[in-house]
Amino acid sequence: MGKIRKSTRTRGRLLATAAILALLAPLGIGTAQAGLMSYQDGYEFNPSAKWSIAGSHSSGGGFNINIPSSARTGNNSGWLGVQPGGWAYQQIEIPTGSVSGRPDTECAAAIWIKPMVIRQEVAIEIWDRNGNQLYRRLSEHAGSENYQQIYTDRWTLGSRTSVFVRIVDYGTTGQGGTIRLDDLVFQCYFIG
Ligand SMILES: [Ca+2]
Repeated sequence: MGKIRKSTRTRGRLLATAAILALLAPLGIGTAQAGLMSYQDGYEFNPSAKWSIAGSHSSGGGFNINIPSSARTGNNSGWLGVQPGGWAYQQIEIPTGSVSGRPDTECAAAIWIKPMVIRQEVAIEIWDRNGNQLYRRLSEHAGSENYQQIYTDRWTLGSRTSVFVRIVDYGTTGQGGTIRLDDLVFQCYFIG
């Protein structure tokens, strides 16, 4: 289930939450006072209403529901399957109105992926509602590996009241492939 938490706390309190730990380093939190908005989604509650899927060359994706062995945590996870020469993505829209409009608000996102069988090229991207790409990182991942986290550097939110986190699987050139997805974490941070 998507959850939004917004708070103003000391750094010590922030460190107490394991999910936040995942992004503290890229966010570079180092001040005594900070504001934080955190959103998480692990595909556990109605994922088809939150995640949209697209692809080319008959590529696409879906959800593994009530299959704990496929999930990183819980019972559910997502997946992307790419045909040779194609690509597929899942994306989710994150509401950011509670922290937008501040000049110093920066955000970062992370998700866990599991490449199946063969090497996969995977991108994590941030888009706004006007079709502007705010961030992109492309990385290669060996096949048949365990879940591993991919994440963005921090980027400036500006006045945007929502953004999209998009995970794109390109498969392996000429072969396609499949990844699983679970445990999105999204955070925005500002100096209080
Ligand atoms: Ca899950």
